[in-house]
Amino acid sequence: MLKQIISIVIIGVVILVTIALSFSNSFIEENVEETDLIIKGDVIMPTKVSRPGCEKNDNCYIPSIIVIEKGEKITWINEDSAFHTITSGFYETPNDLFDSGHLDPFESYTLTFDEVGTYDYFCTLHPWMKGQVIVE
Ligand SMILES: [Cu+2]
Repeated sequence: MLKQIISIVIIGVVILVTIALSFSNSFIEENVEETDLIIKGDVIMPTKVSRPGCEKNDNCYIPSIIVIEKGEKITWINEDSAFHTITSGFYETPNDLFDSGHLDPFESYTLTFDEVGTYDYFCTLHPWMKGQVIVE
């Protein structure tokens, strides 16, 4: 009788571990899918850009300069754990062409550019973050 109880307990534990493992596997797969989505973004805001330093290598937005054709769109994705914005112009002189508002972590912002030109932008929260869109 005791042997039977022990073997039932062991089988129960094995089943629970198997279930737990299959859940953790599906969790990892979800993370991979999330990463795929991020890679599809045209411009990312990487981690730790909420502190000065990224401007030294011009990688507060990656890429910091992006060239597209007229009528194409760009998607920015905030990969950082802090809020960021995509705001047209420069910190001292914003020009009100576009403004994403505060993007939460992993939130994205998409904009279509219908006119040829050079569009500078920055982050209202972190003045050292600067980027540029060139529409040809
Ligand atoms: Cu920012």
